Amino acid sequence: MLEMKNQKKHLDARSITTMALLIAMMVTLSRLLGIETQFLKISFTFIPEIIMGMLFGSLWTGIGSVIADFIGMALFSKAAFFIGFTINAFLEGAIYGYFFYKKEITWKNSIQSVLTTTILINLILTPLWLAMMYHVPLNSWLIWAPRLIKTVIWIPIQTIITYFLGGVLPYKQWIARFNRAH
Ligand code: FOL
Repeated sequence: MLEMKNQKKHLDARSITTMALLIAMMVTLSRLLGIETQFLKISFTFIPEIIMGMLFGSLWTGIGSVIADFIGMALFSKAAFFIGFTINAFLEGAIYGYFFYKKEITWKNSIQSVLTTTILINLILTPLWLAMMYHVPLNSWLIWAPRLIKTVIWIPIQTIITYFLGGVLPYKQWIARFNRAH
């Protein structure tokens, strides 16, 4: 990831405060306002992840998402801890950082980010984790039936929300502020 080099090496007080608020939003959206069944999760956690990605880049957003996973599991766990979902959290954060760090949100990068997370996280890694966690075969309908239905419905919803997030966030100001500060 090329832009990794330009990321902040350390965080100042304002950055830490912003990260903490976004992590709290991730925990709330994923554990309190999300829908979780044994084999499927539906939530709007991608919204604070995109904001963190725009502001802090892929490494910090990966780390922030992992911290949110740890806090969420420590406070509100409904199941045993499984490291695969921590890996998901890191990659998801890193993907949003990769597509949105210091960038405008366009239809193109909205669609790219949704397709990348959907294919890598929801259709490749999560089925592997669920098969391992529940000792079911990888081709089980328990894994695939709800997942394929969700995917078809969720891709347009997530793409539209991502794009319109670009319309409400003052990211041009954020980019200008970056250019002044660094
Ligand atoms: N272990 C850890 N570390 N974090 C968790 O959130 C977690 N959650 C469970 C068990 N161990 C955990 C509870 N069970 C899905 C379904 C059930 C589930 C956890 C995850 C699931 O299908 N998740 C998403 C993708 C994962 C993501 O967005 O990170 C999905 O594709 O629906």
